[in-house]
Amino acid sequence: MGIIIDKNILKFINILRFPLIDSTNLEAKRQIMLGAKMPMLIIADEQSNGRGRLGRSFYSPKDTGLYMSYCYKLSNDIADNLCVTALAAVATAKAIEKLSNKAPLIKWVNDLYLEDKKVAGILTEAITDNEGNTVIIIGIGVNITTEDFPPEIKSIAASIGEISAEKLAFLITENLSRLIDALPDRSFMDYYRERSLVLGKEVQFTFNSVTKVVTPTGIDDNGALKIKLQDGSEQLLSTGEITLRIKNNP
Ligand code: BT5
Repeated sequence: MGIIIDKNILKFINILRFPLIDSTNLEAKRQIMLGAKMPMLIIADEQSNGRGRLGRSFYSPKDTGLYMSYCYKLSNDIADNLCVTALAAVATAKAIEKLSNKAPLIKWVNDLYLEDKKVAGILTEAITDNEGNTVIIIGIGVNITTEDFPPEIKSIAASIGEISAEKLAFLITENLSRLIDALPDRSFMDYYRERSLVLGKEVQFTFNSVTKVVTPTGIDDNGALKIKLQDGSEQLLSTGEITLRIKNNP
């Protein structure tokens, strides 16, 4: 397909591969506490305990998806979880687009969608290593050829179609590495906004078990979502403890 992977970037990355692991993010934490070299990329063919946000799970069957965690030591302080998650969504969407010619949309803040179904999710975490450094863990799960989803997600999940999981992992890693270097200028946020699935649409916003119908009107450079409530007032959402659901598509 003529995709060129920048080996110069990969050369400096500590790459660990597992046929089966509980969760690449959990393994990342274990490796970080053992003093593993950073930046580090962990890839698994299957996860027995793939994790989503807020204790949710990410279905990760064998050989039909990409399950990876990219970890790096924080070198600047402009990298809150929200912004890094937005950056990771851009890195992943661009890599998928390059390899499959399909253009995923981004559902704030961490999901990629194709034709109104979720094809990828991102879980960003931070941990302090034994030397006191903050290490960011970007966990990315992509459904590549998964077909038999469990009943509870059958209607909301889909796959992107046959592409190489390894190429996808390396392209995402290359994109991540470049975008993290350019993080302070926030140039990736334009792409993030252009690809937003929710801007201008009526969505349900759930917080602390209260659901309201709102319209997202913008996304600021830190990844926070501006929403307009039905009474016309506006609010900026930046906490991760939010579930956005496209109306009529739970
Ligand atoms: C996410 O959470 O979508 C973050 C997923 C991150 C997964 C990667 S895989 C590599 C790394 N290691 C890990 O252990 N995790 C990361 P959230 O936004 O909370 O969405 C979770 C929800 O998505 C679930 O409650 C389901 O409704 C749905 N879901 C679960 N598995 C899915 C799948 N394979 N495809 C689409 N939707 C799924």
